[in-house]
Amino acid sequence: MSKQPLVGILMGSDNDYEVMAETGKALKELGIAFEMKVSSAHRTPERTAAYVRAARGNGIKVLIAGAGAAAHLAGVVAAETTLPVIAVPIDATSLRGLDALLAMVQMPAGIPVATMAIGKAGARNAGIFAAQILSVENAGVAKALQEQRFKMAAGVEAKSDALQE
Ligand code: RP5
Repeated sequence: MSKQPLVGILMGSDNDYEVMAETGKALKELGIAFEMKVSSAHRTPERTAAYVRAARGNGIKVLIAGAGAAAHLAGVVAAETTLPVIAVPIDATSLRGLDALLAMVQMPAGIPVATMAIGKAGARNAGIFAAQILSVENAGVAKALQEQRFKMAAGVEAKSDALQE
């Protein structure tokens, strides 16, 4: 794994970590270096903007934003960069993350964020989707993704075979 982080993961609160750790795990499995920061769009707006503005120059190629109650984080991140931004809605409110999902997926035309499913599945897919973006230019990542697909298929077949025993 190269040491240069290619993916920047932001989350609005350390309380989002349990979910966003799944993104980190997915990237690690695929051998992709990343960095992870807690940075809030409303509690630390300057820190968030400064990180995102510097990201491309620092070698980051994809940004991932996870947030619950403050789902505007993904839109704020996207506003500050033309790098691809992936959003992970987190179940952090009495609306169980549906509020975050709708806020993230309904970005007005012009500033897109690629919105994943609510919670851990979305967080894992954010890592895999970031890898897929990187795989366009990076043959090593493309190979790692292909191997992961083979393993997934083999796992399904093994489970199916086990049912017959
Ligand atoms: C957002 O509000 C965070 O993204 C988190 O999901 C939610 C709650 O944050 P805390 O008040 O628990 O720090 O800012």
